[in-house]
Amino acid sequence: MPNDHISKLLSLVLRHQPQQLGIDLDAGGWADIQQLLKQFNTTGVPLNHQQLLTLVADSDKQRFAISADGQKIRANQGHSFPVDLDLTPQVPPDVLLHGTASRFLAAIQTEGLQKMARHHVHLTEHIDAALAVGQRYGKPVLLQIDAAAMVAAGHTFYQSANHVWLTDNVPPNFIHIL
Ligand code: HQG
Repeated sequence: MPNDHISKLLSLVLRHQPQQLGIDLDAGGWADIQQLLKQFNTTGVPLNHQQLLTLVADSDKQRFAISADGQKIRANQGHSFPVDLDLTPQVPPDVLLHGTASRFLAAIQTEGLQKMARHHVHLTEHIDAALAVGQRYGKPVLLQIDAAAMVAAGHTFYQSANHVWLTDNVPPNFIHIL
């Protein structure tokens, strides 16, 4: 199976549906690597330890992390089930971006950015990344987020291990359509 398919499967089980592969995640979202490899191989997806480590190291967005003891793996962000990533609040850059699709604009202007099925609203400093994210859902639109004003208003920001900025919600008054 090509690496991007394995990466998608890993995202599916580590962020959304571990039961699809019959693996257990702990409260921090960590899966035991040996169990994960066993389940991949039993379900007909050949994957060995070295291939998994290479895939994690080469992941374009650094989607996955290996624990310090090398025994466990988890997704850095993007979960749709409750998970404790043990993130500490951080001061974001003054301005952040969010890429969305034009068809969501009306709702976003009314309700602000909501986390929808995920744990947080995802924001980035990079225009190309924001556009690529928006493109997944239709005609991409860039939103500029006044993060400095949000911090001043008491909103909390976190940064995932792979440098995605996360917050609970972005009210409409902090959003500027570019
Ligand atoms: C939109 C990828 C209507 C929101 C990326 C987005 C990211 C609303 C969609 C990560 C809304 C949710 C997350 C509202 C927000 N009304 N639509 N009030 N508020 N939306 O996939 O940010 O490649 O859950 O704009 O890099 O697109 O998977 O979030 O379009 O970091 O590693 O609802 O996924 O990472 O979509 O993407 P998502 P996202 P990976």
